[in-house]
Amino acid sequence: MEEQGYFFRDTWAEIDLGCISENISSVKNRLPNDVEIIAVVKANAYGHGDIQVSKAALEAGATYLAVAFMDEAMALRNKGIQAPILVLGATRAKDVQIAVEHNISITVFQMDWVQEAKNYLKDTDKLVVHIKLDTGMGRIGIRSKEELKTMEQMLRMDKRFYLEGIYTHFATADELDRSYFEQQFHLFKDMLSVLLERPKYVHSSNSAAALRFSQAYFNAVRIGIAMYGLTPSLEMEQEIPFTLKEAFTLRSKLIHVKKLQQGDKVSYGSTYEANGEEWIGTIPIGYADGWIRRLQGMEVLVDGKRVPIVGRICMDQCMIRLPYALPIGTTVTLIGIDRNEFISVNDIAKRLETINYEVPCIIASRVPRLYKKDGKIVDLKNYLL
Ligand code: PMH
Repeated sequence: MEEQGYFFRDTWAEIDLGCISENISSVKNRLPNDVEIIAVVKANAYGHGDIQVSKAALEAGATYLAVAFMDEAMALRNKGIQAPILVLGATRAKDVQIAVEHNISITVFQMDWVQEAKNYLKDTDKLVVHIKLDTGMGRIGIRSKEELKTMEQMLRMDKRFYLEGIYTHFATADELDRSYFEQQFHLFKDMLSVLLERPKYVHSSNSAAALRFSQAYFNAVRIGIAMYGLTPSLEMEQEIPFTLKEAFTLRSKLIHVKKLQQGDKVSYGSTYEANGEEWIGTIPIGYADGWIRRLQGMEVLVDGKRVPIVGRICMDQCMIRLPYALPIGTTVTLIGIDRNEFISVNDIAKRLETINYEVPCIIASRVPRLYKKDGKIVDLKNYLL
């Protein structure tokens, strides 16, 4: 237990920081030297751990970080990250002072917002902003050239703003059919043409676009899912130009093992009944950990073998059918490798009829994250700043 750090339960996620570094390096090797990597570490780095992933990504060559909300940017600043951070989502105008104080770049896309933000900026303030263009994602962003012109003028006329970047986001870069991507890409270029001056950063690509469309690099790419070693979509799996290394592993341990007789029942609702003599193990993970009830019947790995989760998944525990009696303390792998067997994040996503992005994100914060580098668990103390 020593190596597992400071927690008292037999369920944990292992995040391989070596994989994160390799994935960033693989992307970087494909990019021209003047294209920077913005590592997308929102949502606690897609559930992998914001500070550890940020450090690994920056060490591997990313130069900028991106998060969804100011709170996430603040969390990184409070943990000692000094690299530039861009908030991709909306920030309240009245919170701009916090962005200035902590040198956090924010996304702007409404005139009224800029007008309102002025009330909260002191003469000496410098607020770093990136303009967001909506070229077809239909989420946030400016949709017309006229608005963009006005927005640029408003920002450039007021010294308290520093227009550092302009960007857009693709809705279908991971789909084999490129037509909508092309449409967005051309609209983005067309909108850029009305600018008086190009800001320092022009960026449009997420992982899928960065791996497929060099024409859309501009001078920075925003890499999320690929950094975690996951494919942006199953349909573009064949188009990944290098091996992605999956960083997320989820493990537990047998905390109880028993022999059931024919007809004995398991878990709430008594939905599972032993078919004869069966060895049943209990593991301390349940739906409150994000291991949701829909995963009943999914396989896990124990002693290098695939075995099913049987009976309903409880809040904190679930049961698995063992191939034979196994000692308490035996490791159970829910996501990851055990000898010759592998359960990928994609396997869980398929079972849940969702996308791989969602899987590590829904593994609850009460599941401790351990960090591995070169096959060894990294001392947690080095990472808890
Ligand atoms: N840029 C923006 C604006 C994003 O919202 C995201 C991911 C990325 C870059 C990174 O994309 P990637 O992980 O595919 O590389 N955003 C989301 C989202 O809002 N829902 O799923 C992924």
